[in-house]
Amino acid sequence: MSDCIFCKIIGGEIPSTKVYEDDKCLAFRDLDPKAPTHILVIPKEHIQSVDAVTLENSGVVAHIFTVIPGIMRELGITGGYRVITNIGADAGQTVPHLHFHVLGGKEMGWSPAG
Ligand code: DGP
Repeated sequence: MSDCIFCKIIGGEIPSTKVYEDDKCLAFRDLDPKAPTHILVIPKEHIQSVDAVTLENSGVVAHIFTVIPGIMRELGITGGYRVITNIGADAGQTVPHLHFHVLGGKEMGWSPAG
């Protein structure tokens, strides 16, 4: 989508600090980190949110969950981590391109970002 910030990051129009990339997804550091390690993992295909996941496009979601553990190991996160995805305005989704926040590097309480 031409006006989507994350599509522009995928296309290289907006710079980002990439930590992982393959043909289906990209992981980069969040601009406004809520933990010592806070990355966003996004599909390269534009999907608005979990609300727009279907049987046809859900393969990339499974793929993302298979790459997250290796990314966090590479980043030295050994004590556990949290995966969050916001869906829609009430949940605080500000970028309408499916993204998984992956947070680690500190002990987190039971609030959205600890
Ligand atoms: P959410 O509130 O779930 O939609 O989270 C969007 C996240 O995206 C938020 O934590 C900040 C991050 N973000 C927004 N714009 C940019 C950007 O241009 N670069 C990077 N690296 N992160 C961004």
